[in-house]
Amino acid sequence: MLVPDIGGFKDVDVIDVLVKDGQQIEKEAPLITLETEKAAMDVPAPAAGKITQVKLKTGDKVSEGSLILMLEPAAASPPAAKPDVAAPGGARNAAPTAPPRNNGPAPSAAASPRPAEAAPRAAADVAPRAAADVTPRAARPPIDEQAFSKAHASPSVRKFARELGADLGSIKGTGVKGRITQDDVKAQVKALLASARVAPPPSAAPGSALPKVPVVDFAQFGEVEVKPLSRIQKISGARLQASWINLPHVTQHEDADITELEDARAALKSKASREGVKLTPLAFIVKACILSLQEYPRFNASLDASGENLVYKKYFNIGFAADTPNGLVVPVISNADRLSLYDIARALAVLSEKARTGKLKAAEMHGGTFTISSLGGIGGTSFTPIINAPEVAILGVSRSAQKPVYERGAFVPRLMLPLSLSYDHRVIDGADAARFVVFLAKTLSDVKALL
Ligand code: CAO
Repeated sequence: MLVPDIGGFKDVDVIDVLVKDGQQIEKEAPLITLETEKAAMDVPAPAAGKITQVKLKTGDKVSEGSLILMLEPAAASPPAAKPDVAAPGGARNAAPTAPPRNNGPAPSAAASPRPAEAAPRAAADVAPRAAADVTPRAARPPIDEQAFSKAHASPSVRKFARELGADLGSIKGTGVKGRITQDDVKAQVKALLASARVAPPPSAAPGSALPKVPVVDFAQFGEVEVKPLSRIQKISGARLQASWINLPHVTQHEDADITELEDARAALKSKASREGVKLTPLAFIVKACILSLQEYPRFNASLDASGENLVYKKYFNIGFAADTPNGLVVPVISNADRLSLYDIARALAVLSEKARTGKLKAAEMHGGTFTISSLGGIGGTSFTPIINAPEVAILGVSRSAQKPVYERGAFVPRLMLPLSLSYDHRVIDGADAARFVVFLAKTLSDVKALL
């Protein structure tokens, strides 16, 4: 028995073999399920009989004329009606049509006198309906074919599931001994349709294949209050999501010993405040980052629009995340490499104040080449900051803490600053990220280089 005309498709996937050796089959019983890029289709038996050998398995690829199985025709069948049984020469005449999956029962040979047309129609019929009624296949998690073939369901339910694109392997059967029923399949499809109605998030690219987050009516569980996101939150939310989705993020962690840095800062603090400067650890961190970026210029670069070239920037504009009542903003200290430690501290104070009071100008948020997100004033031991794309790296800073460090045969208390460097793995290799963060930690522990 051979694969019939399947509408010109070649190397089509066999996604299910519905029969086995020794099995008695009736005429029109589904033998195998094929899936083209347009539709799934069963190949029904053109005659009744006993299968002597199945010649295909799930995962094989077939075209018209491929051998499906060897069949011993049922005694009652007139021999002339079985030229397709292991008889390639006669296969074409008696070859079954591939019926449209959603056109009900397979048509008889008489009802489908032009098999060559039947298969393409199956594809054309199914595709638009799937697009109109159900989430497109690409937007749903792929069907686990192995689980599908192992699912406890009758051939008719399998066929029904194929017609609707339901994932049989993920359905819990409610029938006898856990058998999956037609109602179980319907229930899954209904759930899929409900989730397909969920609007895509505002930042989702058109045609995005991202699975959707379920929509929940929270009010059914208790009292709720709905408040709109701030304008800044909406803008930064979309940018953060775009970066998270488009850039392969990896975060490298390291602790910097800032014991001496803190001693120096304490010594400078009163002098600084006399000059109207609040000297926080962040000013030193900005300075150390510039030295590290100069040593490893790739971290100060960006991919160009083609994604095939790196644009190395010869200027060092350091952005820093600022927490404001209206949400996260990133002011930029332009040409920070030309500023002294005090000037950096001053710029940090001025820009953070403007950020908090909503007075930042657009020009004060543009042109960043590297960003620092410092949560050290609040707490925490480490986190994974999201890269401020199209930059390629961001430094997360957590709260410094006294930790026992093993030095020359004894544990000594040292003030350690946790650093978390997220980087775009398309541009930066893990080894380079480790080198960068180790260099940065060394620079922070050698305070003389920063003054
Ligand atoms: N470890 C220990 N203490 C730290 C520290 C650290 N890593 N960093 C700052 N501190 C201390 C400061 O020294 C200061 O202490 P004193 O007042 O005793 O001197 C205190 O914490 C508060 O510092 P600060 O936050 O006012 O100043 P800053 O320069 O460290 O930070 C700014 C400025 C704007 C970065 C910060 O105010 C801010 O907004 N941080 C939040 C950033 C953020 O939201 N990031 C997440 C973005 S992603 O959602």
